Amino acid sequence: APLIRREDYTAPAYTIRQAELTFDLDAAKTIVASKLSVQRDTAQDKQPLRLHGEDLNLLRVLVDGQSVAFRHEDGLLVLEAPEADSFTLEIRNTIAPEKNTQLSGLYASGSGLFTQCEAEGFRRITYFLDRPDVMATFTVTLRADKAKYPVLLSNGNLVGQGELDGGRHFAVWNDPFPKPSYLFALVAADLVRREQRVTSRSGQEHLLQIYVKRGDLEKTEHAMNSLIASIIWDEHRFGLPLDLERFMIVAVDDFNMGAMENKGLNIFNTKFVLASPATATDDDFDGIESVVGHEYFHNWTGNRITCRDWFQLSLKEGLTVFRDQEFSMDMSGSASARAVRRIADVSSLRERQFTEDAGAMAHPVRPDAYQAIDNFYTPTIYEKGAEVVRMMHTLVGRAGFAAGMKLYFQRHDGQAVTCDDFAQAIADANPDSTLAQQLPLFKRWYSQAGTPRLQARGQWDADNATYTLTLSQHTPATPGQSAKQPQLLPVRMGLVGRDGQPVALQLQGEAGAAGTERVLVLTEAEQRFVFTGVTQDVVPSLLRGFSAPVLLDDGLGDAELLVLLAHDADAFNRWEASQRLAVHRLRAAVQGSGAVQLDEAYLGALRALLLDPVLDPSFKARALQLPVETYLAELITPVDPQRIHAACESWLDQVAACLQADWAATFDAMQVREGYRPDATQSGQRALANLALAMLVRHAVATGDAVWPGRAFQRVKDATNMTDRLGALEALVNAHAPLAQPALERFLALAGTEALVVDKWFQVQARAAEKDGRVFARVRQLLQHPQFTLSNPNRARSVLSSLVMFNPAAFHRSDAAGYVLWADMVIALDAANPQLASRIARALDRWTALAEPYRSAAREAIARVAASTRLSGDVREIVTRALD
Ligand code: B3K
Ligand code: ZN
Repeated sequence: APLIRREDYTAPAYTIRQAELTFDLDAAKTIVASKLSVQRDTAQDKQPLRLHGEDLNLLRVLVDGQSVAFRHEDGLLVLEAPEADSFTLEIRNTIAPEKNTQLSGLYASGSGLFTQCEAEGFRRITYFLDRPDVMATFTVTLRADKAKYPVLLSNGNLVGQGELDGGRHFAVWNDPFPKPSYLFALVAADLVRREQRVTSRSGQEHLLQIYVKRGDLEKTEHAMNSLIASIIWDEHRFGLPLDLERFMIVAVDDFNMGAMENKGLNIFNTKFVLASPATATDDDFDGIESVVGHEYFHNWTGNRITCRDWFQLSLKEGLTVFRDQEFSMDMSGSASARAVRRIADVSSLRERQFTEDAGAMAHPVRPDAYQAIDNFYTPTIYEKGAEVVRMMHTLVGRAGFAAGMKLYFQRHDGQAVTCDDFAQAIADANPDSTLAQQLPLFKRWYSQAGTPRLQARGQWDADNATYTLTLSQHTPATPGQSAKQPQLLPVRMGLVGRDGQPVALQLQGEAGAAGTERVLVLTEAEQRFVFTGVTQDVVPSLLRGFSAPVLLDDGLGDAELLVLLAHDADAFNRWEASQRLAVHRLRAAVQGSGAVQLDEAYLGALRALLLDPVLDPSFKARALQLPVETYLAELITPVDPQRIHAACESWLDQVAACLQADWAATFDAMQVREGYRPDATQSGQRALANLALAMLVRHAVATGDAVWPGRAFQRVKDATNMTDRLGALEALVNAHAPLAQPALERFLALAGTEALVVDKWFQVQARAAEKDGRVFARVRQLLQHPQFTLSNPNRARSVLSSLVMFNPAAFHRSDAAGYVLWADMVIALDAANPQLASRIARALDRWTALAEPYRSAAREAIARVAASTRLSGDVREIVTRALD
């Protein structure tokens, strides 16, 4: 596949103002008739009209009613430029949805038909100018067998419906908002719906609907509540109202990602719609709230203002992730619950984005080139992009950011724009801010890949009562970018006395009242900040709330981290101290004897944390957990996944043993007595109870005690909610308890035909803590299980992603069997579903950081995939980059 470059962007030579589409829907053969009002851009030289199309069977092409000559060239349909500057183009073609295993375009799932068009799926439906800067109004007529497809949906408003001969019926939908083709959607299926009417602040009425399969209706209440909360939040926080009469969500079993923000007709993976206490965990409930919010927020940030080209993807994705993170924080209530949200978001950023930024696929938030755009729906575009928006928010403040958003909509509503346009609007609304004054410097966040390293060293001068903080930065080279320039880093910080008290922050030469927290802005490679009136030695608490997406080296030792863990006013940095204390010990173990030696001071601090009467259980659960092994691999190089795993296991063994009585007391104290609510309070209690149970079962298995495994088994059988049931199952499976097998059998029996619960059953086993190769062996069996299939993305991921992305110790084996399996699976999946295959393929992005023998064996496996002759462009791009 050719490389597409950002610098080659040109405005479209033609645009489509209106599209009238008629579908005769049928799973085997769907006929698509399209009538397009096309306009030539007369400011450009006359060029042929080039339309995108893929896997289409073309029947005819008419221009203003006359048939015309056309040719196929590089996957494009090319027509010589018509005489007139505006004309009507009519195309008729057929497609075969049931053969569409890629799940891009129009495809069959179960007995229904669904679409996914972003990024380039519309061209798999009909010929079109399938690019986001061509925006048309759509009128869509759907015709289909009424018994098979009683529900016919598309974007916008229902303007007509009725019966046809032969048991068929039709529906006509009109979407008054001009939109790019990637936001088009249709659904034809046998579905039921939950609906609700709401009135917005302006008095306008809206109809909200959630469509699901028969039998799933009771599981849609949380999604509907989340949708209503999203509508209220966006109006309240950003003054952005719902602009549609009708807003629909449709759940589908087979879906390549989480959900899709098609205008007025969001299509969702069932995983992010369906929830009941019996089938979904607290995390699933949170995931639904956040994804429903995310897709809803796209209605303004993405749909009303869209991207000029796909290099600008983070314009909508980074901003919308920022918005959904803020929404989830605002929904979670207390300051402490907000901090726990932030901790979860940052953990995810580090686990997924930092690893990406260090590997073969490292790319800037605004990439310079791509082969397959679907490969660039990445943690960098989404999560690092959200951090870039968050830094702007930090630099201009909450009100300043709101003013910037307002200006952005004033300037660009209805347009397809760039990341530059967004940053400019935020800066222009805040002319006195550091952001406005340093905008070109700030925008390096869009152009430079790689995670900046921030080094901080402090020096207290007792005689002069000053504390000098020296901050310096550098960003390591990434593929294609060898030399990096300094970036603008906002460093939210405080100074903590050895007694734990916050210290007033007075910068030398600065007048005015001193607070105890401020934001330092680093703009150079190195800068010094001198604080005056510091009469005691202090511990710097830097990067509070993770104010910039960097790797911090502050040189703090255990004694100082213990001060922060116990006293930091910033909850995020208290958590961070807990993680750093653990990492110090794990690193020493990996580089030394292999097992950690936990000292009394450290264990005492963990105990104090666990028993603290004030701290939230959800915070404790986070602070008493280790960083995941994939993130540890970024901190302890060269990467030996087996040694990292062994060190983590020995940490767990000791913490389980030394705090046994405390875990037992905690487990009992954390039992929720009221009815199930997926709120921050209850879910925090359940999270800590599950952590305690895991520790207790682990220790019992090690000592041969049967009581706690027995209690866990009982809980698998009797739990009244999925969080408790799954937590107990995980405790048994991860400890390799003898009761794990009967518990798994019971769990599967209870799951019945609930696909999302069966996915969990597979996932628990594929993500289990590896021990003597048992987990890998089990994964092989799972691939042969009658309920396993590669054709459902959720099911495929529940085993394959779990192994290759989330279970390094089971995957990276010295006999290379994990890599052999990976290569086989990538090749097999690629033949049917390149997008899915390509995600799995990314598991070896970081192979160059591996220690031997893993490194050579991984390279060999990648080379084997690359040698396969029938690869998709998606997988080809991943393996080529990996080998470069
Ligand atoms: N915009 C979609 C993602 C489309 C992925 C295409 N491969 C979902 C989202 O970010 O909301
Ligand atoms: Zn999105």
